[in-house]
Amino acid sequence: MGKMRTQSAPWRAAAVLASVLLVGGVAACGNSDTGGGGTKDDGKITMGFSQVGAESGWRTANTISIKEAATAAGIELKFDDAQQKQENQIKAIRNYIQQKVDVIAFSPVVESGWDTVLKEAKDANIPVILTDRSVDSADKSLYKTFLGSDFVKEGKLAGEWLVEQKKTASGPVNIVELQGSTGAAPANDRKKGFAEAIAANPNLKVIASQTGDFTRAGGKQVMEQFLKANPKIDVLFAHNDDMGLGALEAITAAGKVPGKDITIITIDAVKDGMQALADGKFNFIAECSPLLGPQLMDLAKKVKDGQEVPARIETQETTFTTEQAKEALPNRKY
Ligand code: GYE
Repeated sequence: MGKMRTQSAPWRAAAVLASVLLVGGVAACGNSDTGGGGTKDDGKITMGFSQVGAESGWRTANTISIKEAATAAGIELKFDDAQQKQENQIKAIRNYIQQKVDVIAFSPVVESGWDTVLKEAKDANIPVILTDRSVDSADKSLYKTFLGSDFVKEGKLAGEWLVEQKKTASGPVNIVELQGSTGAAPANDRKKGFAEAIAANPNLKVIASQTGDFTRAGGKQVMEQFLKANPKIDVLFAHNDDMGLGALEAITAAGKVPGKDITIITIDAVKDGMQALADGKFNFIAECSPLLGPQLMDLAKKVKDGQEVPARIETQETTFTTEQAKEALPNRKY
């Protein structure tokens, strides 16, 4: 009898363990079914991410941040580069729905035209997180949260700096504006914020405003046209560093000194932009942080868990003058 008991104890322990594992497994399965569209029971989160493209230094830094943060968080990342095309993003999102990923995250290239595909994700019970850029959908239940910058504020900060610089100007100050991609939230909002701020001084006038698509090549090409058409340009406001960097070439080629003959204001504060600012070629940058990866992964875990998350999470940012850029550059991560 005593002998039997000692022999059966390990067996009984194994049986208990097996049933615990079985129940645990079933429970895990149930969780993943209710938490999102995922069907896997390994507890690992799969995120489908649709990126805008690779148009700028900002975008490159943003992509690196997202990939690194996914690895660090143990999240399986499916990544698609939409090459600045909305139809590619819609295709990628539909693929993610079909693959039953746990969470879909994306940075919408333009603001409008997302309701149908977002509704498809909602019907499939897959939560969506907007990051970097937002959509103009009236139905806020189509996505869980929006993580990113306040672009109107960035435009305002750029404009307010200019108002202060030019407060003693007695004559007209001619401004040219390089807009971001047409229809993109940061292009619409930065334009709006800047216009609101410079309205404080009627001497400040935007004499030409056109898209450079957030790229260096676009910035260069459009600045060449601006310079040809307008003999007196006092200020360039570029919606991102890259377009400003492209414009530098056009300005120098036209025999003008950037940062002196033409005051240059940009947005982003990526390394090359900060270098131009430290060198006195740019005069002011309003920061826009691309390091959204860690917060995004954190949100994905919470949303998958069914936890409530704030509807809007705003990125903390600052501004830089030449002196501040010189100080910040050695420690700049991107
Ligand atoms: O400013 C620009 C990029 O959406 C905030 O997109 C982002 C913008 C960024 O191409 O450089």
